[in-house]
Amino acid sequence: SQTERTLAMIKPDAFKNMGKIINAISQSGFLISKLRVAKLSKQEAQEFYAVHRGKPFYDGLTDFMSSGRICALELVAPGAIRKWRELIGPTDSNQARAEAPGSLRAQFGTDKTYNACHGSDAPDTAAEEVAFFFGPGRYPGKCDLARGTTLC
Ligand code: YYY
Ligand code: MG
Repeated sequence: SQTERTLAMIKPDAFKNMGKIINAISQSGFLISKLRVAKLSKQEAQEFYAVHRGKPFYDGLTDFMSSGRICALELVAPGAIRKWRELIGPTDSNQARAEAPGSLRAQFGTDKTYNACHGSDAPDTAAEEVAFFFGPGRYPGKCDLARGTTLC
């Protein structure tokens, strides 16, 4: 398949396992082309997950996603979008433990909200989500505007 880029995120519940997750990413043959650590505001988490606005889990999800540091990565590989979603496993970490025990959500997540990792689901959302973190002038998180760096 074609060389592709996707947006991966290590969520707040798995930030403490960032080293192990980055090791798994590297060992699976992805190139990590961009990486940044940030702490999303509630508003930024709402923007990132805007497609889920109105769903019953939206408020809890965006509370969780703004509760601590995250790591955003742009991953490059042949078929990167699908390949990364396969590595993270099903949305619900309990289902992941039953169906994909080696997956990152099985290893590092708890349930269907606290599920360790995010992955883009299609080329258009991958492009949008990469731009959310790495697009020109985009510095989500607590940003030191004078220096253009994120304080974490
Ligand atoms: O793409 P993916 O993250 O696997 O699942 P989505 O259905 O897009 O949901 C996004 C995000 O929302 C999920 O990672 C956790 C949260 N969520 C939830 O808290 N409760 C649900 N019933 C479904 C999803
Ligand atoms: Mg999704």
